[in-house]
Amino acid sequence: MPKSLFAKRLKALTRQHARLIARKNPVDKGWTNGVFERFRRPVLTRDHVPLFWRYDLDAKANPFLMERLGINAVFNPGAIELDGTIYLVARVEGIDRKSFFAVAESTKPAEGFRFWDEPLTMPETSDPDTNVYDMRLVKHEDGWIYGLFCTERKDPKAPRGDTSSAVAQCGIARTKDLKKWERLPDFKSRSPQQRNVVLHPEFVHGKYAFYTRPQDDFITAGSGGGIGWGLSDRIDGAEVGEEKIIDARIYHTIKEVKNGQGPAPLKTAKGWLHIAHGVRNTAAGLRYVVYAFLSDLNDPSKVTHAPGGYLIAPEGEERIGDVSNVTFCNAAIARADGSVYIYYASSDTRCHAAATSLERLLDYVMNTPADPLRSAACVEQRKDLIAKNLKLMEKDKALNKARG
Ligand code: M1P
Repeated sequence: MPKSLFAKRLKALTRQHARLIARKNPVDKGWTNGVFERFRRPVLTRDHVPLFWRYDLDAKANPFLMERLGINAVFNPGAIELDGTIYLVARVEGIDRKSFFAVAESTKPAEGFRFWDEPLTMPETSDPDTNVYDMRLVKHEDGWIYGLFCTERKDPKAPRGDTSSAVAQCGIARTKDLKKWERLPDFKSRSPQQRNVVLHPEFVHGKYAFYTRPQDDFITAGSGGGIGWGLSDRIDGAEVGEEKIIDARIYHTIKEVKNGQGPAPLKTAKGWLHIAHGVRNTAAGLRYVVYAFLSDLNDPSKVTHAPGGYLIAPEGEERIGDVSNVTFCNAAIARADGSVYIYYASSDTRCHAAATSLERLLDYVMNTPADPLRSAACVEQRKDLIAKNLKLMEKDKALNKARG
């Protein structure tokens, strides 16, 4: 390839990348349910990854300017706000299927995210991770920022020829600046596998408190009953005994097959606000949605309000990706002005933001009716709402127009 073509291609790629980072991301006016706003575009995608992570920019060594280390997807970010800047620690997946963590930052919650010059260097334990993903970032009252994530390794007990069986456990690392990380021993529990383990931001009875997700094997929760809860005396060698199930999986609901705590819960005057994901099975495969609930301020393991159904489900292009029909959330930021940004990923492919406020989320969790669990009871629930509204509409002509 002539040198001039290399230069031309590099210029075009650079311009395209710069345009992507600089593009605006207005609220999607076509979406309104009163609970949250969606944005027109994803906030972070594989195309946001710097060119110099993917291409060899040496014209002699790479005359066709080919991607040498392609990126497959950028999804399931953890998030934290430090001094007014929002940092997303994304799960970046190379085309070789290995995930790693990388920080992208912006001062605007839904646009302008730019990756740092290098991905994170996450130290390993004596048992190297094959794959790491889905970091939950939490500023703990002990003064550290913790990152809890899934560490996946080949199952050492897998029979010969079985190249798929894996063991998922929770890795723990801590940092003060998101740059230098100290890896601590992996989290221990009685469950053979763990995913979606999250550290509560405060001590509970003087101990570190964990949301867990006990599971029998790599994919299925099996006898693991839902989102669990356990306390540990220490974080450097964290270990919980019995895991109390605080948010159970339930037949014929959005969390029938699996569920898992999302980010660390947000502290509010009315209780701890939780965002989680629920999974059900369909003829087209698993469907992942995001839901919310509230737990007691003094006892975070006691759920006080659980609205029925989902908060966020895949819409439009969100439905399609490497693992379609998935919305997954492990990040939410409550800002000083009361606004809340929920970062979620769609179909294991790209990252989005949803905007709301603590006030709206509290109204949502406290006043949205619970799932009555049976069709007939759901009809009664809806008829109650209709009867109330018809009465109001009779009185108010303006409201009556809503009838269409
Ligand atoms: O593919 C959907 C999600 O599957 C897993 O979540 P869970 O453990 O609840 O099934 C994770 O691998 C997650 O990263 C992924 O988005």
